[in-house]
Amino acid sequence: MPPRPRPIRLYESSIPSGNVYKIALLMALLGIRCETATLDVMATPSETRRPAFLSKNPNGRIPLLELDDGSFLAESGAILYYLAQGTAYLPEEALERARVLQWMFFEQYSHEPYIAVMKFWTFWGGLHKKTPQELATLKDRGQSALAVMDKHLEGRDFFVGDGLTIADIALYAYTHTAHLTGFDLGAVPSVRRWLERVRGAPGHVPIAAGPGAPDYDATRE
Ligand SMILES: N[C@@H](CCC(=O)N[C@@H](CS)C(=O)NCC(=O)O)C(=O)O
Repeated sequence: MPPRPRPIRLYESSIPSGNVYKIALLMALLGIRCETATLDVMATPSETRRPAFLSKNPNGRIPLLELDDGSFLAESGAILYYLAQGTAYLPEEALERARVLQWMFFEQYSHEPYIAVMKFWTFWGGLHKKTPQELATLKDRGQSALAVMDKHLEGRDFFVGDGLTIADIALYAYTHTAHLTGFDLGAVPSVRRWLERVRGAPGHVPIAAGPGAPDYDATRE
């Protein structure tokens, strides 16, 4: 009998991570099941920075996908791209596909470093060590990213084309909780309408609650 392929495994964290949530949301929408391995990122040192995990991802970060052939794929955007191929969440047409990547690169360079980092500092420590100037810079740059998204979404339902793609999933992950850490979603009405659209997608799942997690449901923007 041929060996059964191993199920794919998602390495995730002990506190709810927006970067992991991107993958969990796409998997839920696609009906993909996987094993999970949870790493304690609040331990000292974080389990992501110990040799056992560094041998799987030398960059020491989750999410990490272990494929059925035993190889590993890191970076939330690359994992989304891999899983979405051949599905409605990644357009076939070359320019549309590139536009999906455009917004995913925007998320990684102009959005996540501010909005996700502010979330981590606020809920899981470090905020008190930051200077007012550092906090103001994060706020300004994160709010600017939201403004760029808002402008693009004026008169559009989704970031690319007519339907939900992995660009929307990548940007939704940290945008939908941005108001919890002082970003003003009231100033970006098109973003708010888009958040409702993504939230209403059939198969949508909320970000997982976890130890010490804020009550996301009670604090809708
Ligand atoms: N660019 C990476 C960022 C991944 C990332 O920052 N992961 C955080 C959790 S959200 C992490 O692994 N933190 C633990 C550590 O840095 O040791 C991605 O999009 O996957």
